[in-house]
Amino acid sequence: MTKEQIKSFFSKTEFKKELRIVAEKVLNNQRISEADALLLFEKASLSFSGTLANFIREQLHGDHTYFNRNFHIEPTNVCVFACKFCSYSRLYAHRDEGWELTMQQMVDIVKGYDGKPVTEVHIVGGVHPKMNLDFFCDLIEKIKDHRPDLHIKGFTAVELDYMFRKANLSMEEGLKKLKASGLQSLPGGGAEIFDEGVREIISGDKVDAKGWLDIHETAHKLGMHSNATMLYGHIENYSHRVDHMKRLRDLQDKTKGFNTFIPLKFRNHNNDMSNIPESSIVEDMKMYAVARIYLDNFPHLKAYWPMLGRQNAQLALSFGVNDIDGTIDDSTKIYSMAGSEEQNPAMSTSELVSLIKQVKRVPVERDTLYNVIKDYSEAIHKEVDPMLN
Ligand code: V47
Ligand code: SF4
Repeated sequence: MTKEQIKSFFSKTEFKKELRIVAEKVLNNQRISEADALLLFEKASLSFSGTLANFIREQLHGDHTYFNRNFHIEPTNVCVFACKFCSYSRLYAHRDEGWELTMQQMVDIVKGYDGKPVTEVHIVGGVHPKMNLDFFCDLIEKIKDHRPDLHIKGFTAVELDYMFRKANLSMEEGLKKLKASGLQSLPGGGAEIFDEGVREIISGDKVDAKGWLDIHETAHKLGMHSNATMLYGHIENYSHRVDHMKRLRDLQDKTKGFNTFIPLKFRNHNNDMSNIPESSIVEDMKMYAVARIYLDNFPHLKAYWPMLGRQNAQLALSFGVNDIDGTIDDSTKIYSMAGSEEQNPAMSTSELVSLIKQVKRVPVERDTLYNVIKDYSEAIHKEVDPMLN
């Protein structure tokens, strides 16, 4: 649809006037307010928000849809914290039921990718009291010694906060140390929901919202990029979601250091919140759409396919999403243990490419910082559409 066609769609009088005003702001590239975002959550149909989100997505990226070739290292699932939504961790007292990889086992995982064109390792896990800052600096150095070209994205603000406090270092000192060892960017985990009341109930004992935001701000000041997540679809309400995104948008205005926002759908298998039903797919698509519209200063919006499932990730590409993470190579257990239909998350590059092509978008392989490694648009244009024969 052209901008004019979209404008005339939104001027239909059957839409409430207050919604038409929000649409007009978006179409004129103006920022929407928190009240507008709430209105979209509460009053707009999925097609209304979806059309606006897709308009923004196509303005920013056209049909380009990014993925990367990555794998995870999950050093341990032993954790000193007890988040109620977590299906993955084992308390230190029950550590015999969990796993703890040795330094050598982790280096061997990296060596297992020798000769394979992966570009990123994502390191994330539980907060183990014995795996400290020096241990992880050592790990990063060993990975870099073996494979200097591999981008290391590692450690949620939760893991970092614990590491730095134990080492008696400020956030800046700790991050500088990790950066000097070879850490290049931070993943977005641990953000959950910033609202103090909700956070207290679902994950009261770990770093608070201010701590999470301060760590990311410090990383950005040191020249490191990061991602941001939000765990939604549990006990929070729409205002909490908007408040969460507001705190992120404000920080992004200051630092411009976030690459991607990743809404994470709460999965209810085998955790202390299993009584809470999971959100519907309509609700998930609405979440992506409102995020794309509200977070105007975030360049990318990611649907994490191991959590959402492949088909829903495809669908999300029409609701503002322009990134579906990477090949993963069956190297993460967080979501399979929480009940995702992706019990062995791994996709080859050609599977990812065809997943994106099936919904008529253009696959682009990227590195962690969204530099283009391979653009598949030419390959698509040369293809003959079988429907035309
Ligand atoms: O912080 C844990 C979430 C996060 C459940 O930055 C759950 O590229 C849903 O942040 N249901 C860790 N979510 C994973 C993460 C991540 C994943 C992929 C890419 C990136 C990135 C970051 O997983 C945790 C928590 O919010 N989580 N349990 C659950 N039951
Ligand atoms: Fe530990 Fe992270 Fe699970 Fe919370 S979500 S219990 S911090 S592993």
